[in-house]
Amino acid sequence: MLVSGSEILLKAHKENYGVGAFNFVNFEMLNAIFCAANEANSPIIVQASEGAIKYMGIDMAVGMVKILSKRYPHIPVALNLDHGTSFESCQKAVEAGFTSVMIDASHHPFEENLQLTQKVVEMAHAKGVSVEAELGRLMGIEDNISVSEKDAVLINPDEAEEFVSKTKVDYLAPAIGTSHGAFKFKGEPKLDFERLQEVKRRTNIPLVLHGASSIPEYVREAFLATGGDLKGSKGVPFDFLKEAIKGGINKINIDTDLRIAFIAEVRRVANEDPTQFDLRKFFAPAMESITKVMVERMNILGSANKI
Ligand code: TD3
Ligand code: ZN
Repeated sequence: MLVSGSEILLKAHKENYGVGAFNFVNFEMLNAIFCAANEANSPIIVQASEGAIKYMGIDMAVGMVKILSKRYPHIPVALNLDHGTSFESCQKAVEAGFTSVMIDASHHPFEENLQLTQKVVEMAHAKGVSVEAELGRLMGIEDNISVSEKDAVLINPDEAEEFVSKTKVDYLAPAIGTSHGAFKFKGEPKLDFERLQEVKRRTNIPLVLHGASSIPEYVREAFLATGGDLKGSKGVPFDFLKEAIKGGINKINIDTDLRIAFIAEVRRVANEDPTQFDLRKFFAPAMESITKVMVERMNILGSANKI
């Protein structure tokens, strides 16, 4: 059933587990996400970026989610706009049927971020739609980063408290050292868990981990085995995800892992049979592969069997 983001995340916040927020750009990814949720008995958040919406068409993005949520009526699912860049973009998503929107004004000065988020919250809440915002800048923490540099990039707990109480935002993404894509850490993986706990204590709302792909060894191997290149790639280890959930993270954004696992399968089929051109022969195993990755992740996050 299609529900608001808060309906899913407030339960996760109370019971202390994480829910995967998986990005999709086509039917295959979306279908695989629902299959995984069905297999693991897990609530899900599915999300589309502005780029993905442009690619699919907003009516198609919402339409596919509505059809699949009817096919699996027992699965609680929220549809989130990922990294919305403007009030207009969030408004369009709300009007089209999204049940959650992220307004990402984290690169603007604090006061501007606060005012824009406030405006989006007012518009979205009037329609029963939940809102996510971000504080700090998404960047990896390097080994030699100084304390003042850290403070400039990562979330400031004082600001987080003021931001949440003034905007009434439903969930907040604190920058604690992750980054998007396959190359998250130069040296050893590092996240600022103390800062996370402080933000949770001061805000007491669901928190969001962006850039949460793990690039597990078997996913990397499958990509490399078919001739892919992922030199220097590093994700967030599973233990870090568990630690982050203990520290108050409830929404875990995952895209890169699905892209890598999907393309590894497409390339494998292409390599194994150069005469093949039936699309289903590529996409069926690719869907199966990312379903497996997601079922495993739902177990790690603790959302499995929470329906
Ligand atoms: O917001 N997203 C998804 C879009 C980022 C492009 O990959 C995330 O936070 C997911 O991050 P990750 O770790 O999968 O790149
Ligand atoms: Zn993100």
